[in-house]
Amino acid sequence: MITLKDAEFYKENGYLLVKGVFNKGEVEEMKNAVEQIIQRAANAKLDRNAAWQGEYIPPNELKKLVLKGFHDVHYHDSSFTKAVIHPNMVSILQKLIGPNVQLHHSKMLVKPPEKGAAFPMHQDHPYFPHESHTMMAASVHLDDADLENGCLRVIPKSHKEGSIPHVGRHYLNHKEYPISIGTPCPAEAGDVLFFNYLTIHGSDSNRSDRPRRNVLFQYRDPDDKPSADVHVNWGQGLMVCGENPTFREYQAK
Ligand SMILES: O=C(O)CCC(=O)C(=O)O
Repeated sequence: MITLKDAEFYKENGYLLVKGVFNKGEVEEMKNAVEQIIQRAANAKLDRNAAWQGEYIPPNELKKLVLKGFHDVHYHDSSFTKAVIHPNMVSILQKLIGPNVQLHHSKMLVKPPEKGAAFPMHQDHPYFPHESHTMMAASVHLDDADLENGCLRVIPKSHKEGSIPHVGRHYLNHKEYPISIGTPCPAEAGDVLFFNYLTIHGSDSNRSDRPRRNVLFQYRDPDDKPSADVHVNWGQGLMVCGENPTFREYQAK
């Protein structure tokens, strides 16, 4: 699915957009699953707003913004389990991470039309730091995403700066790192944006009349150990390809 040159681009820039990883039918199946998760959460009165809080947006604007976000989506619906280990994903991950790849967690990020929440610029590293920094996100686009509906933005090569202090482990100083400085990564449904957990990224709010639905799978080399005991959850540890040489040394609690 990707060439050696693409893998070099990822290594150099800290991100890579791969077109057409999932076909229309697979995207449709995941979109339906996302809607059902939202519906079931609403029925169970668990449909909370997951929009990031903070002073990166004026409070009167922030209170109008909504994010439908749930973790461990592969335990909600098998369409995501299939996506996590999809042959196209495996082929890409083997080139970006190596022969052994493990799932760390999965989640969905749904920005509803007209009021979908923004993500201030941040690295994912503070949320789940690891020793060798193999950790990466694969953000699967279920809708076409552009500047209007809040597509992802990245700062190319920022992964080379290492870990940068965040406001309370949450996001970077928004005056120094406004969302507008990120390079927009417009994508079509079925495309996947891969980015390292040290790559600074974020996205604007959704001001369009279209939803922006993504599911995100976080992967690592199983040999890459957590350097702090944070973000250990029950969705963790599935082998996506290869073997787990450290199974006896480290198991999620
Ligand atoms: O999907 C997005 O726009 C950003 C998601 C993100 O940055 C995160 O979950 O860490």
